[in-house]
Amino acid sequence: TGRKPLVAGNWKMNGTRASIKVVEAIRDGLTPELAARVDVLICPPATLIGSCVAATAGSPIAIGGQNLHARPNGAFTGSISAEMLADLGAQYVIVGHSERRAYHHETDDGVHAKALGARRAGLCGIICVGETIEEREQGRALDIVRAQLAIGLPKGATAADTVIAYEPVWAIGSGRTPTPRDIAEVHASLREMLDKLVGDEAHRIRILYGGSVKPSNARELMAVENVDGALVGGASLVAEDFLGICAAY
Ligand code: G2H
Repeated sequence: TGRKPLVAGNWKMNGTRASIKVVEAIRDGLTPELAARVDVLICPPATLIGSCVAATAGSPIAIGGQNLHARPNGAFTGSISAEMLADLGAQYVIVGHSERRAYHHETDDGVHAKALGARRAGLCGIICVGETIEEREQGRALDIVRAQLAIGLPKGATAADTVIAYEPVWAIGSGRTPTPRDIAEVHASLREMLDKLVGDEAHRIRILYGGSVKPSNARELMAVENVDGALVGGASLVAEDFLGICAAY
């Protein structure tokens, strides 16, 4: 496909300074051969970005944020801008994760503004889309994720500034995963939508799968057509498991 896969760890609200040893173990376990086949990214809590960047300096591992404020600066107490993440050495930022949508009322328009903010600061935005179980049961999964993509994606998005992650809400942290056929259907549909939105660039933009990815299912999930890597939550907190998922490539 010409798309280098990306395995991204999302630590969510987990980790203290002691967790730097997890990043060090991933760094030490990532062989040059594996790093040549797959891009590796870890998104720790913002408090740890600086030390994770320091711990991975000179290694192929990239560090990213889990969220950002759309504006570059200002009176937004408690918020962090893309510029601030970039200043720490972050290269990516997750945008519109379903937990942000569910617990912080993020909308597709908000996701769009944040994705623009990421691009402004030179970060690659990982735009998350995904349907709830009710939406899937109603047969609306494709409509939902296509609309989330159409609204969220900035005009002129490129593979350098954008990654898409499909995360069915019902598969997140639940141990349940869609079948490879279901995933293939959604990813093909997202690719087709990308083609409508950005033309040829659609074939260079990576589409990750996320939701209960672990070493035991990574090979099967990553082999699905149009799946260009994984967004990994729980299993990214254990170096051995995260490396096991990278080794699916
Ligand atoms: C989905 C995923 C990572 P988990 O949220 O973003 O988490 O792998 O724990 O299901």
